[in-house]
Amino acid sequence: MLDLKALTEAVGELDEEKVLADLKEFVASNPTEEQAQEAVAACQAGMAIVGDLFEQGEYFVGDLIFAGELLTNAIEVLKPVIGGGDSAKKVGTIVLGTVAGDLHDIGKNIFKSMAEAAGFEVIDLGIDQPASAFVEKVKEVKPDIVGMSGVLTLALESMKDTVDALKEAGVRDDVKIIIGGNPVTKEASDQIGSDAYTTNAAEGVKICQGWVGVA
Ligand code: B12
Repeated sequence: MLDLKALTEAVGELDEEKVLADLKEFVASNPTEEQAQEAVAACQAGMAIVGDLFEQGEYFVGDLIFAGELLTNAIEVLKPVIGGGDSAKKVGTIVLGTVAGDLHDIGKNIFKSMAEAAGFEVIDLGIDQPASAFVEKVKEVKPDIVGMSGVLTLALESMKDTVDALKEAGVRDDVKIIIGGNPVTKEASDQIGSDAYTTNAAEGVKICQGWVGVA
């Protein structure tokens, strides 16, 4: 049994050796998708501890970088078990990206892996993407869904700019828009003009499945 609390603490303490060893043992025990998603949530909670310690001046930018690498490696271990589904059958298309000014991509990548496992084709624009990049890709591929990720407070502004740009280009009503990342809230989502928001990738996938009628 994976000790979720100990996992959160180990991520917070940047104890990569313990995190990876525990997760490898966990994956070998043939966990359910739900258990794997709990492990992702525990890692996410550990990253919140890292963020708090950074804010308190106990961790520095180097620690944030290390934390980012640690979590990327952790998710790599979990990948085979985070999200089942029949990935051979395409259920819809998502244009996804981290919005302008924001370089954080771990949460975006987790959502991408889970959405792909659920059968979505995900076109990943990458990080620090201006509104124009979303608009161009939406015009080009006509996706069902646009997913925007961001963890900086300033990302909320960029998300709003992106929705406004989609409106100006006349394509806003052709897509559903979901936003994700630590600072998103219902209030922010209402202001931004998105259709849904979440701080949980698994929940995000469920919302998208509902939109394309496979939930
Ligand atoms: C790791 C990290 C970094 C790494 C990122 C590495 C990478 N490749 O992403 C690096 C070192 C690059 C970094 C840099 C900086 N960071 Co930083 N970072 C973090 C940290 C510790 C963890 C972020 C993370 O990966 N969380 C874990 C993931 C899994 O969570 P998540 O992103 O929320 O994603 C989940 C859901 O939200 C959802 N999701 C995410 N996106 C999407 C999208 C869709 C469509 C859907 C459906 C779902 C979804 O799915 C995920 C899984 O459930 C956070 C602390 C925190 N509390 O978040 C600070 C934090 C975000 N960083 C912060 C800061 C200040 C910085 C820097 C300015 C530091 C500096 N002085 O240089 C720079 C800014 C760079 C920039 N312009 O973006 C602040 C932001 C403050 C603010 N309010 O804006 C935070 C909050 C730390 C803090 N408490 O002070 N950082």
